[in-house]
Amino acid sequence: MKMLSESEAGRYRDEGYVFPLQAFSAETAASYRAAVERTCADAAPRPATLTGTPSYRVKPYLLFPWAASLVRTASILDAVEDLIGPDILVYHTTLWWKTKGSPNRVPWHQDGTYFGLAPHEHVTAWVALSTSNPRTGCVRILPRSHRTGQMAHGDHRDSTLMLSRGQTVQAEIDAARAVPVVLRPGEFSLHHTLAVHASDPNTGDDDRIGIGISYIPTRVRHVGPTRLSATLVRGRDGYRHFDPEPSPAADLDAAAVAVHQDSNARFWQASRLIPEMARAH
Ligand SMILES: O=C(O)CCC(=O)C(=O)O
Repeated sequence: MKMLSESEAGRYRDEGYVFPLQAFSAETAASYRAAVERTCADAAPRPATLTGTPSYRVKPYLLFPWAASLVRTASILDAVEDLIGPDILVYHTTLWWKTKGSPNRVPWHQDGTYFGLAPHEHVTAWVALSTSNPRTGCVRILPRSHRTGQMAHGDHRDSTLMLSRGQTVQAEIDAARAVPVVLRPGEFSLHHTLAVHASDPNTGDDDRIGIGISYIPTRVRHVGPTRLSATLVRGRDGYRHFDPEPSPAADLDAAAVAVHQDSNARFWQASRLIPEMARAH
């Protein structure tokens, strides 16, 4: 094991999540936060839309060198490697920026629902760049929910929902059982692609800023007909299930913007075919 203790890895396997883990120092978190505020303040507050308009807050590692570096943080990759092995791709990434006082929230969902990946080995690292606690609207996870398998979700239109289609688990959720994922700036959590989670509005006195990075082992494939792209961040890719993505040379340079546009367009195209993908599992 490179980063996780046996008991931390066991917690992930048994409960579907583990935290807190240290990604980098509070000072480094502050400099990433400054980069987020410099580059993403004007982006639409919702992560993306099915209209295909790419937001800087979705896959920012294709647009900004700071984000390309964040998704390659060695300590995060070490922990992910302990769970899924040494050959690691970034499949997706979302900047979750909840301004103080904002009513925005995330409904109960499983990340895997609209990703169309098989097998279900995708891990989300949620990296805190500011304080994340119940007041600021931290992520809340239902322990052991990853053992239930893929659950049915329905789409909901509500402008306060931060998911692109407001996808929500249809079954009744016992929210009292949920565990708040409390993180300090520079800490991160890992959760399983089938772990049911949500987050409430930010009633605190600071913005809550985190980055959710979706890592997969190179053996995982996308089950839909769309050829998708992903970024190899560790090891080698002997499977080539995804087209490789180049890293940005500078903030929003023309080549990077084109790569980002292309990657997002493919992702949203794939996401439209999700019901078929869900059946393919
Ligand atoms: O940041 C949030 O409030 C939600 C994050 C989330 O749903 C995720 O990282 O999968």
